[in-house]
Amino acid sequence: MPEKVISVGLILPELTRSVAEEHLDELEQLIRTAGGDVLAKVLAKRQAPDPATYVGSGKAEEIKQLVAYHDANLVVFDDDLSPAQARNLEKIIEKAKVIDRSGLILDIFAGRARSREARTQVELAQLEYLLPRLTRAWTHLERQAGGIGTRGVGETQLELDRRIIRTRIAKLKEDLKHIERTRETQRKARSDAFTVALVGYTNAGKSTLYNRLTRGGAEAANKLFATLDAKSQKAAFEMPRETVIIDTVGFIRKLPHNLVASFRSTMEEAVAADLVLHVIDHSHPQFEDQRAIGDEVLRDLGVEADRVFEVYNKSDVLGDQPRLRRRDAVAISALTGAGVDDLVEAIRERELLGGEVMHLEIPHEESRLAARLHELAQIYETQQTDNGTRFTAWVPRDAVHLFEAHSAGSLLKPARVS
Ligand SMILES: Nc1nc2c(ncn2[C@@H]2O[C@H](COP(=O)(O)OP(=O)(O)O)[C@@H](O)[C@H]2O)c(=O)[nH]1
Ligand SMILES: [Mg+2]
Repeated sequence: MPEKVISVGLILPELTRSVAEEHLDELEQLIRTAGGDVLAKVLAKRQAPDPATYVGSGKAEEIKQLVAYHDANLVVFDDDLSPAQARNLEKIIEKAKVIDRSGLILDIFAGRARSREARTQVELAQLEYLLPRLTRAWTHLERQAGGIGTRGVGETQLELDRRIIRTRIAKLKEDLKHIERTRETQRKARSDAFTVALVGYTNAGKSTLYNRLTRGGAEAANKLFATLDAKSQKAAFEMPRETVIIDTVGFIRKLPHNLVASFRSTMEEAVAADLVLHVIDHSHPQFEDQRAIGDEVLRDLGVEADRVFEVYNKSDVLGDQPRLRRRDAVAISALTGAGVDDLVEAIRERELLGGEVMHLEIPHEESRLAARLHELAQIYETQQTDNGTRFTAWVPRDAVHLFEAHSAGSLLKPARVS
């Protein structure tokens, strides 16, 4: 049975009501993803969050009434609450649990983590989120229990818990390092492939596009964070070079920073890609905001703008094909496939950009050079001749000079004698 939830947000001076409402809609999607059912939404207009209760004590009383009316068991706040705010709100609201946005997102991640890496990353983020709150929560309990003697007991218990958590955090960090090393080795093993990473706001359509560009297998769903593991697979299209497509976990507004930190390694793999496709849900009323959040994350991760290509997805919803002003962008529908050919063409162009397609004839006695070619180039075709081997190959720009002497020009002409 889904939990019965009331969601709460603020309209601060810098937000219009409609934007605040869209933020609450997003929160509702997160709540649904976590298995909750939103029965009522509360928006409070304020100059600033109330330090004691976030919404103000009047609103908090109102929420209490709503909880009773709907028989709700959970109240979710769209911003992070300080441990004191959470505690005060719990006291006022009484009958329902109180959690904040970070707590909710961590909960979703915990429920969706599958691989060892994702589970390790999420547990690490959860413990780091818990640690500072643990302190205050205990202080709170101590005060409640009161009386002589409880303090010492509390302190001891608190120290013990903290120590256990810190030890666990250290262990998880160690595990992650190990997992990252393995990942690094795997990455090196396929380093001559051209890698294309799909990044973007959650629900933008990354996994749907991934399935279209590869043989599929990624879960695409109208849920936030359906994907937690960076999946990768060879492109199912004929490409100039061996091409690997990487699907990634999405971004979201106000992602808990512990989570960002622990998912950094997953993102870094994507960020090391030769080409980063920034997938944007063009049909979303807030797509510009979402794109800006994506840009910010990419900048933080150190991705240069010239490696990023914008993909405006869900063009089918928009009806008339929107005109894109940017040159380094395409409009597609990952759902219907419209525009995907243009995207593939754009990827092809990028792949070819860093080198040249060469026709070569390498004599038998130059077997070392032929071996170099196999190492450095992407070979499309080989053909044995009396003198040696003819190749059609894509050669990275900085290696072209090694083979130029053996350029066969047109395949019909004999190799140039140099
Ligand atoms: N109308 C429409 N829906 C799409 C398109 N691409 C993805 N979706 C839907 O958007 C939702 C999220 O897609 P998903 O690929 O899981 O997004 P991700 O979170 O970025 O991986 C799913 O319900 C998809 O069916 C598209 O081009 N048009
Ligand atoms: Mg996905």
